[in-house]
Amino acid sequence: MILIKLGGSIITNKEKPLSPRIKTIDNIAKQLKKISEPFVIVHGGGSFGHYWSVKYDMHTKPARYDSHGVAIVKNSMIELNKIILDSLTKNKLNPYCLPPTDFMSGNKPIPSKVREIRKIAESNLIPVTFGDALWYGQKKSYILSGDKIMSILAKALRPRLSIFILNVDGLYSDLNTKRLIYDMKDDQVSIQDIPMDVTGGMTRKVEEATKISKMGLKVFFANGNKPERITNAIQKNRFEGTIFRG
Ligand code: IP8
Repeated sequence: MILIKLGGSIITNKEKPLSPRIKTIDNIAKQLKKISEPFVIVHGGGSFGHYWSVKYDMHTKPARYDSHGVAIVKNSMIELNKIILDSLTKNKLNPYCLPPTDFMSGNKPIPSKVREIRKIAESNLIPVTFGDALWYGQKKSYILSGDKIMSILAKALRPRLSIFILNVDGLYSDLNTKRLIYDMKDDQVSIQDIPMDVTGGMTRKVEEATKISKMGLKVFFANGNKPERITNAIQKNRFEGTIFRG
């Protein structure tokens, strides 16, 4: 079992609201077609969900956010999700859309529903879920990030590899020189040392990736603009990016 997160920065143009990167998504889908073992896809919000959650001031902390904001963020994620599903089906894959409400209650995973995801993945379907605006309870809602979903699923499904697909080669120890960290353990890097990107999105990814690796599971950050790196990691154990060893 493999877990794959398609980051918002690779599937959309983060500089421009509501702009999917269709060609990039298609190229990734073509590589995913080559994978012969069960896998699950999680995708982020990029210039869809993040654009609107910034506009409506919505965050990961449960609070009484503007109801119209919840509706708009959710709608935009469905729109982006449809683009991903269409690309996958066009490339002869069998996505099975699973909005996070299918396996989350408030901010807690529903164990039986999460276990079902493995069964779905083992039956020639590809479960596809995504970061979303979720109902929390007591008139509160919150943004559940796709990165957080990765660690929720990793904990329950124990994938042999979790891959975060980015718009860069991996984790840089220095943003100016773009020196790449190949192995988080060997490089002895801690989260505090990671340079912040503009959105802080990389910090959250590193936090969740570290959490997953501490479960004894392997995590890999790869560049989705070079999608063969995804299949090289899965099929050839060749890791061109940043690896977090479990
Ligand atoms: O891009 C957040 O998912 P992420 C999705 O994985 C929304 O952080 C709704 C902003």
